[in-house]
Amino acid sequence: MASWALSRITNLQNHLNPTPKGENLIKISPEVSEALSLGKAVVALESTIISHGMPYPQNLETAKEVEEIVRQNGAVPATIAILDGVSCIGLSVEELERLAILGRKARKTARRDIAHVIATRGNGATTVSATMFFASMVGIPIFVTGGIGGVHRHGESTMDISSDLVELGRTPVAVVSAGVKSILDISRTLEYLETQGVCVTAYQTSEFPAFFTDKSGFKAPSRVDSPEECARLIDTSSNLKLGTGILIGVPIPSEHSASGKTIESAIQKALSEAREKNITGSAETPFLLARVNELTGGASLASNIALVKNNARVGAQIAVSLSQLRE
Ligand code: PSU
Ligand code: MN
Repeated sequence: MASWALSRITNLQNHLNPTPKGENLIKISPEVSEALSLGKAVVALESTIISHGMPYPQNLETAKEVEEIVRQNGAVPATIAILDGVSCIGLSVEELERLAILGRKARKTARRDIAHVIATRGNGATTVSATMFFASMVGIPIFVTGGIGGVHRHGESTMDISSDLVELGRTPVAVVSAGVKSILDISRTLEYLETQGVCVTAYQTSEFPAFFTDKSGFKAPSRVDSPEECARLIDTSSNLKLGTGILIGVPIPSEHSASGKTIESAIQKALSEAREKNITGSAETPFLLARVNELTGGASLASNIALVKNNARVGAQIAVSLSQLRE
């Protein structure tokens, strides 16, 4: 058996062992568990996008559709969340529904929050950083989301830099996203990722994408043009034991990037409102997303849904390529 497969299974068993008191900290769904043990393609999915990123019921519909797209493209979806203090890798439809209805009542759980949510038997929706942590723990090499966190505007003085960026520097998981929103400082985000040693690459384009628009004005440090190329990149990074993550920026499909300009002016307005209302820290991103959606009459939500689905398709294709490469 290949060494990566062996270490994956050992990893899995170590973490599935209960604590000395017999408590289970982690639960892997039967579908995900079987796929992992057979070396089949699995795609991790985050849950903050469900609880804090979109309103009900669009959040539930999108979560289900994204899982379906992953399946249609030949991979097994593993949505990750903490429910009643248990980290769940792969959610049932009932669990997805529970999380979608909980919405903001679920705790937005970044790496720093994981232990507290579990210790208090809470419900946590995992951000990119926490989802990467769990994906890596159980041996899922690919994770799909909409957008990642970054260096916030004025981050050079507030030091509000998403833990997603630090996680990318310390956890070997490839994250497929539509890049970084212009609610953030894209230039400093790319600088910070460089400092963290993260391989940033753009998919079928030379420019790093900016979530609602396909262009950010910043060139991506590298480019990949097919799922096979992405799979080779991930496999090489893993064989080298670099230990760092990879950020794959997939541009929003062109039919949706047109509304980018309208959305950009809404972002400017939402940003100044956040400053007036003194909304900062982990509350800032959810506030801005909801406000931009109101200001654009739902156009930003439609774009958000379209890009997440597109990322799910690309991510699943990469996962399938990677599992074929490792056969
Ligand atoms: N960007 C989005 N939608 C989201 C998020 C980011 O377009 O839902 C979520 C992700 O879970 C991401 C988190 O990991 O926000 C980053 O939050 P913060 O900026 O507080 O680190
Ligand atoms: Mn922050």
